Amino acid sequence: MELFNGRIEIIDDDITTLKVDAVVNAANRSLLGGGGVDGAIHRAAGPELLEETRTLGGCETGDAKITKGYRLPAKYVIHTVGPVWHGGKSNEDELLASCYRRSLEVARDNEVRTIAFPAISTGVYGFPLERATEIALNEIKNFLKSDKSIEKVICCCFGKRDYEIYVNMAKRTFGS
Ligand code: AR6
Repeated sequence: MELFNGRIEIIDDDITTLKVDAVVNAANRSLLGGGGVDGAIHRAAGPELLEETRTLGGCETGDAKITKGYRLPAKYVIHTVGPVWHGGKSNEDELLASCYRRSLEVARDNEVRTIAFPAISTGVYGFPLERATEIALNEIKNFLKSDKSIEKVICCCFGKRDYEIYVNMAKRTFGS
């Protein structure tokens, strides 16, 4: 599904296979790998990725740092750290929004034109998917309104259920 003059796309795919300038990794504060999409990205990129992330000194929740993509089809990986869901009263919404904003800022600063996001925090970290989707789509839309350099943002869902939630939320967010 395409939105916002084709600048936002929702797909159901494995993010490690996408030929984009940058893929976003839902990492943890150590940046030293883990399960979920983080594990998949490290496996596909190869051990050089871990060598580089070791030099970064970790990453705060809500922030983002960039590395090369190594054996991935993507040129870069932008590692961001989503909030762990603690019930919604621990600043989770703002921290998740910050992940999308900071990742897009880092992308723009590195001349990234095409970028793919997974559904940050909605796996192991337990953020409710619909609420996270609304935040993701709003942050991406607002960023693209004022930025002209990023051509395409892909929301890469993992599985049909997540894809359908994204598409339904997009219809509400974009009113189509
Ligand atoms: N492509 C696209 N999306 C994927 C893929 C993939 N190959 N694999 C999983 N997902 P999670 P989090 C989706 O748990 O909640 C790690 O251990 C998945 O279905 O990967 O931010 C880190 O090191 C879900 O929709 O990340 C951290 O410790 C989304 O990616 C912790 O998990 C995010 O799920 C971060 O937890």
